[in-house]
Amino acid sequence: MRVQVAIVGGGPAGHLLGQLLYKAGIDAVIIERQTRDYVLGRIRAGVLEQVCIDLMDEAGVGQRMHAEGLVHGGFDMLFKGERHRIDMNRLTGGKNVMVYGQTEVTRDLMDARQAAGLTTIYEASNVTVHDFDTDKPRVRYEKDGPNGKEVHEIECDFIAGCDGFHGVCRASAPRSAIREYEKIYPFGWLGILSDTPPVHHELIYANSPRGFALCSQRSHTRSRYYLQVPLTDKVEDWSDEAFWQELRLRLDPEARAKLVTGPSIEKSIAPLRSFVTEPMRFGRMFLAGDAAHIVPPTGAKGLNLAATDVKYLSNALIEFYQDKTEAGIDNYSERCLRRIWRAERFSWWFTGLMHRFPENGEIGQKFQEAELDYLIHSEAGARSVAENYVGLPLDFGE
Ligand code: FAS
Ligand code: PHB
Repeated sequence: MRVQVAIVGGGPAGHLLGQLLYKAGIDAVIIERQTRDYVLGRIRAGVLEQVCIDLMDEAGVGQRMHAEGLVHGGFDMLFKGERHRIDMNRLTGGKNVMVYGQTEVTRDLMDARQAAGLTTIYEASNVTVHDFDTDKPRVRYEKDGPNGKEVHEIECDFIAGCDGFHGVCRASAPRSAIREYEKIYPFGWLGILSDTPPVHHELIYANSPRGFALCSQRSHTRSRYYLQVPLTDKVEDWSDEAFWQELRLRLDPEARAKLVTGPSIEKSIAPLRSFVTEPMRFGRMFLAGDAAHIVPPTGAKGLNLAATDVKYLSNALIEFYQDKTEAGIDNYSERCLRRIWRAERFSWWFTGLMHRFPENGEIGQKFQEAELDYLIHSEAGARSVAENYVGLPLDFGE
């Protein structure tokens, strides 16, 4: 097979890139190691920034998002048993976020790709990338065929590494050419999805001496909750009832009284880390999304950063083919990393503010409460939180 762009990884980054390239008449194939249902079964992000919303519209897949997504103009910060609203819409001059799950984003993109008759190779195994330091890169993979495992090779002009944190593309970059920055947090997020009405019409981020909690949602009838748990916890240690009981203990009286509990339809523990790869380009191979960076989900940036990478990469590839210029390709990495580090900084800061760090002692909790008290009483402080949460403008600092 020969294509212009081989996209490794069929998550949101890979499928968004595939759709934007298709709209520009650029031939791309997606190679995904799991099944479609497995990819859709991973419950992850829930909040879209305007940049991501605009890209879904640009990709021609925004209809259901606008019909079913929930526009949020603010969120609550809960500490010392009281909730305080951050009015993002007022503080940012009219900006909002949209609550629309990553699963639905990916489903919309997959459906559009299928409807256009475009090729996604699912259940590809032993995917390897080759010769991306030349102008004839290749991707190899194996797939079960009528006569057992068959080896396939794809010739292409470019490889897009959209294969997530555990993918093969970053791992294939020459060690001498790559710098990796990492911080691992001493706790995880235990997440539960339930078909119960959300406890509040907007999100609640809770700082409690027992640990962080987040009340999020997917619709008016489906809720998503998270609890900070020790890294040693296993999901099987947590019954639904134990989850709901602990969540109640971390909420304010009003939310506790309003909480509607029910059986979990998904329950998992996600580790938290800050991670950045520099650079994000290796000859004719580009990294985008979680393949290049990870943020702690506190700032709801993971999926949104993947979308911005894809915006820069699709523009660069379109310029290459249509305008015969390599300018976009040459500055892809620098453009992405400027935005990535700003989001990494906000996510790290917000995680430090909202989670319990026993090693910081009682005084650590007091410092956090004092900072939260300052933020909710300071127009400048609240605006700083709001402008980072809705997503800094693409031309910020330029
Ligand atoms: P993804 O990891 O989504 O997709 C990569 C794809 O590549 C996967 O489908 C994988 O199967 C495939 N792949 C991997 N190796 C391959 C190979 N060798 N060959 C072919 N395919 C391969 N973000 C938030 O904003 N809020 C959250 O609450 C949140 N929760 C998260 C929980 C978990 C457990 C994880 C891991 C991430 C979470 N994130 C969250 C971040 C998440 O939403 C990512 O930012 C988002 O999935 C990024 O999308 P992709 O870059 O496409 O990577
Ligand atoms: C979610 O709904 O999954 C979600 C929302 C906000 C976050 C993290 C996760 O900061």
